[in-house]
Amino acid sequence: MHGLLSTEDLAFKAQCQAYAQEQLAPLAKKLGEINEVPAALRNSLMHSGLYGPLYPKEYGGQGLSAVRICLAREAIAGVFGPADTTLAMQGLGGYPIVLAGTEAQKKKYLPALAAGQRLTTFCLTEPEAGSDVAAMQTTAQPDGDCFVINGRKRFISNGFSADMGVLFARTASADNPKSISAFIVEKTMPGWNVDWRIDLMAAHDIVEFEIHHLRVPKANLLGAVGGGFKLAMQTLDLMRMSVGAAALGMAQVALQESLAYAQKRAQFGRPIAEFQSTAFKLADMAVEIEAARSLVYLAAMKKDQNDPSASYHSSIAKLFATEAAFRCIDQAVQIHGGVGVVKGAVVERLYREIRPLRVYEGTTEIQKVIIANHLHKGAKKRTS
Ligand code: COS
Repeated sequence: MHGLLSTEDLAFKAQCQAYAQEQLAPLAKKLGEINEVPAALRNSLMHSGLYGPLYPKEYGGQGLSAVRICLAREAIAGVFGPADTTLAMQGLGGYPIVLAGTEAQKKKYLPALAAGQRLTTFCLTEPEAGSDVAAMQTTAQPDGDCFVINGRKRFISNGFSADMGVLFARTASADNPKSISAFIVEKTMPGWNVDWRIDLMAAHDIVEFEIHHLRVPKANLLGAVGGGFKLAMQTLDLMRMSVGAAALGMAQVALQESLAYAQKRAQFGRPIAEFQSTAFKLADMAVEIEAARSLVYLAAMKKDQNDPSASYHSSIAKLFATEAAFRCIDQAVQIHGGVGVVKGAVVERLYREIRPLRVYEGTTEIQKVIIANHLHKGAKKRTS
């Protein structure tokens, strides 16, 4: 329980935790480590109601709420990583439409995404444009009633299973050479060829693909020409704090596993939990988790209140929670000793699953850039 949450949000959290334990845990056991979204997972998420907080009520959601997105990810990420990835991508690939879609685009796409009938993704990263989004080389050229897109996208999560996505491409013109625009693309459009599934250290639906003369109707331009960079940043502002929430959920599972193990595992004639070296590790994990939880919930509340510092708090939450969770899970493996490094142990899986969170949706170092820029701008304002 956490003093920052309302009674309704606490009830939602309990509902997510019950879903994770009762539905997702057995599904995770059955499906194992998977790098796609099989029908059983797709159907389970579809009926879970977890997509609801990603979308406004008028488009079939429960009302967009950063707090609830975080609570859902916190509850499920430690239990079944692929479920969390799918939920996160429904946010990354749906929120740009919420933010910048025309009424027709919202009506066409959002209800199906909110219901989980369609899965989406977020096509931003490229071989030469990871941290430096503005360096993207994929181009979109106007041609009659279409844009013709050519290029390559890399590290696209949910890219194998998604039916559609929001894709960012360069739309340079003489008056705006840096212009980047966003497009709603569908797998059925010829030219989107998923040709390479990337094998990560922890199983994940993630691909690289070539875009070859993909003709996207002008009606699928999302927002204004040249508005793509800011749209991508605003989307990441919302979703980064939820990466922190997912990390928090993983750390919480690592603590529970470690506590249970330390209480039953005896060495030198007593449970290892009674040794100060173990007890202090558990205490350190609890402190890191509570601090991460407070930062994640604070960032989400700032976002829901449209506070202008929400982006800053989102980066702080993502940075701290993912780094803290990594430290916690490392300690969890240490507490488990040999058992912790055996393939299939919960903490062994978490050790592999947590690592990418310090990288994706902006590395720890990129979060520091954003935090430092915010401080710098604030200082400039105070002195001007
Ligand atoms: N919201 C709205 N606008 C934003 C913004 C935000 N969060 N962040 C930046 N902008 C605007 C800036 O205000 C600026 O606008 P003007 O041109 O009107 O002044 C414009 O966008 C460019 O901003 P900036 O100069 O800061 O851009 P940079 O190219 O220096 O890049 C970083 C900024 C590094 C923060 C950005 O590229 C980034 O987030 N990189 C990490 C990408 C990432 O997370 N990749 C993972 C992909 S998903 S797995």
